[in-house]
Amino acid sequence: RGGKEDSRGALVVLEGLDRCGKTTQSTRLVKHLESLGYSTELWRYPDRSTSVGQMISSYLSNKSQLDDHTIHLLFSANRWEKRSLMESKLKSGTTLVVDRYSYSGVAFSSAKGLDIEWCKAPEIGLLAPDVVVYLDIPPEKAAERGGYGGERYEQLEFQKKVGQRYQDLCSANWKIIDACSTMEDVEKQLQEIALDCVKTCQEGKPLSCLWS
Ligand code: NYM
Repeated sequence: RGGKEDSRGALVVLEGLDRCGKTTQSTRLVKHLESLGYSTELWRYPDRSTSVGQMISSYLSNKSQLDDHTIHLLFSANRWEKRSLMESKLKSGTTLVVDRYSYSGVAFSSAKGLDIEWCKAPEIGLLAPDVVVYLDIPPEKAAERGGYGGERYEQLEFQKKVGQRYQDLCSANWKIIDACSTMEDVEKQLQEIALDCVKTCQEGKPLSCLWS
């Protein structure tokens, strides 16, 4: 689908607690946008395929221990190593649906007690999402959903803190969906939000950087 000269793809980010349904919903959203003829890719962070991503993966599965600041910076580096590719994809007209982004980075690390401004700093200059969709679920409900997979952070008390940090980060370009609705309901709401955003970007909305 062509558009104006400065037409581009949209950067759509999904955020939420562990087990809120992000992965299922982002996969479905990509299929939907593709079916409408929009070039779309599903991205996720951490991207475990890179060497930085493998260090993160090993940390998350408790196979290695890292200082809280160190792992925070690795998560950020994992976004930086994909930044230029992200920009070129968007400029070439591909929409990116991204399962977790800088907000996960800040929410999870600051929930451990790290200073929130310190956590935000390494994210400055990454591309700002056009919309952040927050799949809102009470931590207790998320914990009930087939249980946690046993990775680091997948504990009720910690997830409660993460939820509070997400609330502090929530700003004007966030859309909140009740993740306790049916899967179809969430899917529909997400489609509407994303489609609206894709159209705005097609019309030439300029790209901007965090934290805007
Ligand atoms: N996580 C994810 C962070 O702590 N910082 C980050 O920057 C990102 C992107 O990694 N519990 C945490 C959140 C999750 C975990 O994510 C792995 P997933 O979506 O389960 O692969």
